[in-house]
Amino acid sequence: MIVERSDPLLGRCRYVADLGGQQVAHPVLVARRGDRFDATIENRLPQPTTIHFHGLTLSEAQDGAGFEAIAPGASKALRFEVKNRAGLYWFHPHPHGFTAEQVHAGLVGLLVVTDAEDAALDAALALAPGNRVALALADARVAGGLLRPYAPSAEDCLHGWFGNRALVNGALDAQVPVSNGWVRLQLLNASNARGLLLEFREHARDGGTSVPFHLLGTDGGLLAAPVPVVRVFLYSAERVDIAIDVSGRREITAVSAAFDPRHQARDGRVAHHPARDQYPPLAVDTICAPGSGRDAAYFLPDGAELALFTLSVGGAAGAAPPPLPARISTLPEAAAAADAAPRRMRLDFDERTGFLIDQTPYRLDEIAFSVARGAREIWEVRNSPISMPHPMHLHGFGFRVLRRQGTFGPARRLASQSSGRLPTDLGVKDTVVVWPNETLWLALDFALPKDAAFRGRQRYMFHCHNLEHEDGMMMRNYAVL
Ligand SMILES: [Cu+2]
Repeated sequence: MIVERSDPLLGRCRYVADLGGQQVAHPVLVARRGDRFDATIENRLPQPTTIHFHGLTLSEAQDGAGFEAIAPGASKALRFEVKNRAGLYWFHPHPHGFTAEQVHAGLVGLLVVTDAEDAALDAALALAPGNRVALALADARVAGGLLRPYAPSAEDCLHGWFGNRALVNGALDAQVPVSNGWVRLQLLNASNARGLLLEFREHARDGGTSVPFHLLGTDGGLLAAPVPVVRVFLYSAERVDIAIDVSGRREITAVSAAFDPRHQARDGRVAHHPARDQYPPLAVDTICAPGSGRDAAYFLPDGAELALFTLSVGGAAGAAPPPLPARISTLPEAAAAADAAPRRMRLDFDERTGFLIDQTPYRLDEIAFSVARGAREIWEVRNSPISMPHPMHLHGFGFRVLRRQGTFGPARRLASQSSGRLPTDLGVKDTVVVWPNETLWLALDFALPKDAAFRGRQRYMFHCHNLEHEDGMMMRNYAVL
């Protein structure tokens, strides 16, 4: 696979898969659980890069977390077995200090993993051809139909980079043709920083009425049972798998509904990654220039309503679609190890240093803590009261959400359980949003998947997936021994 810059002026980039001489740009990869991935990554960017397989359980050497970046002009062999459950995974660059710029440039790829449960669900839904779709949703600054290059101001680097238009698999004004019946959508929020409150509307131009849908799965695959919902939060790097019945409808628009984005920290600066000074930006522009404000003409604030894409329903309305199965996977209920004292983590904000985990900016050579291979732990992750939402991502292992406390009202009203958990907390997660003043308890099992124990010390990361925060050092390393 080639990582290339296709437009130096705008800084746009793309992955190109070379399949026996045939070149495919923006590939969407599909694998069955147990398949082997075998590729050589060639870096044609003027910056270092890596490919992180987001959500997969891999060894440190294959995880692509930036311990060993691929220098400009260099290559790296990637060989591993796909051991994870069926689900929507994705791959993107993770070179420290350059992640936000490279992801925004277009370096986002989808990896759809299937297995027997996944295939049984498709059969039960009687999906018409074309009614299963995987989409990467992102935002960009667009003027006159042209994307503007990534040039965040100091304010953008504090809050995150927000655009004014949605890109769906890299395209503006995306129309997805589907047929009557169930439609299964696997959706990734590939935005650098924007949180989405996903909702579907019919007759959207006249205000619209909400079309309810069913949550089937989260980051790490299917839930035990579908959950009926009207809207779900989807923060940067999170995924949802949903079923929506489009029978008898003509056009359904997916939108991010308006919500309070909880950006309470207003002034401050974020730490600057030293690697940034060694390589040029992808486009001819500056990054995080001190004292600079926002480019208001091409900017829609986080939490503002944003149209995402349209489902155009074709074909004759047939018989009513089959009922959803009551059980769709064998996923057990989230359970904590009875004797485990929680490992506590604090998400901090300071006007001089920006956002940090436990008051510590990222250092490549630091290991914040080690866990024993096979251990089961509870992590208590608390966000400070004056803060921002932080979508926290764990490399190497999925986790389960046990409980939320201190959740702000509009989100708490979506909770379906006394534990404060949202429907999207009920599956396997690798990224979870922690709102200001909120505490989450997560159950981690460092034995899973059972057959994926890699020999020797393996370093992974826990970090914020607001990519401007990530590049601003809101990351820690941990080791599995
Ligand atoms: Cu953050």
